[in-house]
Amino acid sequence: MRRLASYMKRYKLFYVIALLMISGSITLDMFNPYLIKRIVDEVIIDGQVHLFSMIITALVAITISRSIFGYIKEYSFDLSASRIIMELRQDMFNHIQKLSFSYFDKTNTGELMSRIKDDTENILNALAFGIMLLIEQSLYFIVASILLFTLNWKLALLTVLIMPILAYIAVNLERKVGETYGKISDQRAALNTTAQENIAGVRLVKAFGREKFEIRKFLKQNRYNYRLNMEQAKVWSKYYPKIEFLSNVVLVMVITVGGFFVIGNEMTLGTLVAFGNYIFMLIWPMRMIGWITNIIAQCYASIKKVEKIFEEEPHIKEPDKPVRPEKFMGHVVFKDVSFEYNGITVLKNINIDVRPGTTIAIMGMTGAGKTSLINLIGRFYDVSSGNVYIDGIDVRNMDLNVLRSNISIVMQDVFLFSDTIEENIKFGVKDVLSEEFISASKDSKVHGFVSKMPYKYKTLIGERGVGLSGGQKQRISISRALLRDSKILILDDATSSLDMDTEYEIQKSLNERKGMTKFIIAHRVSAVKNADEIIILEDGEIVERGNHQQLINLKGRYYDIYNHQFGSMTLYDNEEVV
Ligand code: DCP
Ligand code: MG
Repeated sequence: MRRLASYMKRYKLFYVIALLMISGSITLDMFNPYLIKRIVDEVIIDGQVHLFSMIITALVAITISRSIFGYIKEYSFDLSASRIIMELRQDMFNHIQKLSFSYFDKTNTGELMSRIKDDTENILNALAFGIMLLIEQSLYFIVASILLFTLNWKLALLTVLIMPILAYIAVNLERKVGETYGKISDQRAALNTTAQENIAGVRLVKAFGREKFEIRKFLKQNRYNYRLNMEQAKVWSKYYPKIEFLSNVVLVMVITVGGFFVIGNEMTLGTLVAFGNYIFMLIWPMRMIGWITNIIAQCYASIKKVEKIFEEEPHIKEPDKPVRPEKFMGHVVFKDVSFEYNGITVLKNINIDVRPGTTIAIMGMTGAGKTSLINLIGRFYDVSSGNVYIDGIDVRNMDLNVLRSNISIVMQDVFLFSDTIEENIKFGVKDVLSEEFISASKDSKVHGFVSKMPYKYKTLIGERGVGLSGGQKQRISISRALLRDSKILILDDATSSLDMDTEYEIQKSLNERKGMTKFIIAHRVSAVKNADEIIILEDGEIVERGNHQQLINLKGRYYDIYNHQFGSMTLYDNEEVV
């Protein structure tokens, strides 16, 4: 709540203007029934015809000024609300960008999307109309009640006593509608998810012949959605006529009782007419009270959810005194490193020393901890114990930006944006020279296939663009990493979809990039055999290490893998293996 208030404070001026406009409109509105009273009592009954044009002019002037006030009021509320939401949404997005990997491990994307989209929308509704109506309708109620009591206290008392009943029904209606609305919006999310997953996974569905099953699943949800909508319609049809009825009862009662007062000369006819007009200023706030409280309650719930995201602290923090090394060499050392995710140990006693410009290859079965190990270098996670040093500085003491900008990584799951190939490769690198760009593309074997495309590097990929093969996507992401030309290059299973020849070509150009310290995670012997050191991970521990020849001589796990992959060709003559 305090956060929202601080945003609102910036737009104080708009709120002051809006409040003035509301007060102005209400004051003018209060004149209307009074002027009508004078028309009835003075012009019609007393026959003072000369007053007529004056009163009509006043009525017209009031109507015009009122619409101007109304316009300025709406504009101030809408403008300030839209700006506040824009700022809030941006701040939320910026904050989410700062959060660490571990936060995204436990939060699903759909949930974050709905925070950014739906919850901010709820807050917007409250800021744009909820609060405005609350202030406006409360003022109408108070001022109109006072006027009614001054006109005729007995009649006013009678009217005011019925109001709580009206409010009660309206609040009940809104509560019931709110309940079904909650169900409908959950159900709508489920319907969306089903449709979206089905469409995203349409190939899988077709391949497994699951179309009928999916259609039935969707039909079931669609029917449920229909039933909920009907439920809501029933709530309306049950409560709404009651509200209408009661509103009319108030009016009829006032006219009946008031009629007797007029006949008994206790009040003038004009006063009764004015009374009838003021009553609407009481009825409307009552009818709207449920709606307004609902909007404000929804806003409150959304603020709490949004607040939770803001309270989320990034686990990986910039050090208090960040060290910025003069020259980044890329000497990576792991000293007694252990690492756990939520209490489960994934890496144990890892000791490695990767000198600048050398290559270390990491092999191991799926789930052995390979990705976890390389994630510690750029501090996507922090070690549980031990240290990771780069050029002798613990990474936790290094300026985070310096650290990460000196690491190029090709992640295991390739992600390309719906943009051109060029933008996907340049990602985050400014002022690229065309030679650098072409050399990165050539080294990653992107240049060849892109040159054959009609729009070359300007070809759009993703939803609105061309489709790419798994290997092409991998090559683009390698190109992206090479273009950054960092001191440390990490390839996490980056060549798994490539044929041996292409993989070999890429390996060869990587070997020529001498200044880089390279981490290569791979499953194929051909991808690791030239590394200066190969480590084999098993359940988070290094179980074998050495260069290709040493490991072959060891006749351990590496030797088994080697035999497994090349057994049918040759056993020892590794020169033939590419
Ligand atoms: N793990 C986890 N939470 C994560 C990532 C992984 O609990 N966010 C667990 C799953 C595995 C272990 O950590 O049991 C090691 O996971 P890695 O991703 O490090 O495993 P690999 O990279 O070696 O496996 P793969 O070859 O499948 O990529
Ligand atoms: Mg992995």
